[in-house]
Amino acid sequence: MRLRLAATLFALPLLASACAVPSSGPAAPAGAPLVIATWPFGKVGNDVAMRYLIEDSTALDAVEAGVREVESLGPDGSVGLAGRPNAAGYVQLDACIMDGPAHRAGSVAGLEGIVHPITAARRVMEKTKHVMLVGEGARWFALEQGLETVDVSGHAAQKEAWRSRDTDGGEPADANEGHDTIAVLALDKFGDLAGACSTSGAGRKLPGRVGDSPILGSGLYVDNEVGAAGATGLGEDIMRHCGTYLIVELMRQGLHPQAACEEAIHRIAARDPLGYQIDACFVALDRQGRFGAAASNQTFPFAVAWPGTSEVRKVPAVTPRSAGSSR
Ligand code: SD4
Repeated sequence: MRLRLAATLFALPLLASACAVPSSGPAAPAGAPLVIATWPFGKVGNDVAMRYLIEDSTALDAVEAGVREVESLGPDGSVGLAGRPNAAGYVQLDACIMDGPAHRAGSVAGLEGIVHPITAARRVMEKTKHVMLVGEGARWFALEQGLETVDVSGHAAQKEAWRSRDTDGGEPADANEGHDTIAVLALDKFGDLAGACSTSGAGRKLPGRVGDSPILGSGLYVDNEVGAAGATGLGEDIMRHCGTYLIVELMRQGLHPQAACEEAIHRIAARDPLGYQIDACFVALDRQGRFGAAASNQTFPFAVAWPGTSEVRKVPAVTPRSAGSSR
């Protein structure tokens, strides 16, 4: 009995450290500012965000700057105006930002022709009494705020062509033609957290469709006392489960961010008709500077950085728990 207890006690730290480093590579030094982002292109955003963090900027400024950088990139993913068009052929953008210290948030959805939707989301948070603006109203607000825009006069003809299309016997467009959202989470040297995400959403989505990314607790959630989580994947699979809120609550219960991300996938898969075929990927960070990532149906590359280190790592798809597993 004593031997078995001793073996268990020795195993615990091993389990903890296996959890502490998602995929291969070292953990961040304690107390360092840290930034984590979805997908390999998240590294570009992380590098900008880390420059801000090293210069004593807040996590909020860092995540906005990191996401703006990715919004400016070419058509690599589904971010910014170079992202994926909807079924009618024009781009509608969703973005969300959340600031840990005051538990503030702002978001925009279905935004057209604004170069940096993440800044529109931040302005909603800072300049209005609201949390979320959508569609035409979000665009008006962004323009009033003087945010950079492009000509969207061509959208009118695309909208009309879509409205008057022949739908006889036709299925609505399949809102699943590729997607790669940026979500960036940061911990600054003051110990505060923030997160930001931005996307053009699922390629060929129906005009007006909103995904998880601008929905607090689905695409992004931050609790300054606990941690932050961000999502990418198919919004329809994530928003029915409030994925990022779930991860933050699991961290509040004491789970390491890696374990929390994996547990969220297991919980979602357990009750979703799609099981582990759901398309959900998560990154998470806690206020101790520990991080994690997990995905349901694919090897998931993500980017992580702290002073002196910036890399892309991968986690294998979470698979069903084996019988008898305790978690
Ligand atoms: C959406 N979740 O609109 C977004 C797309 C995405 O990786 O994350 N792509 O469904």
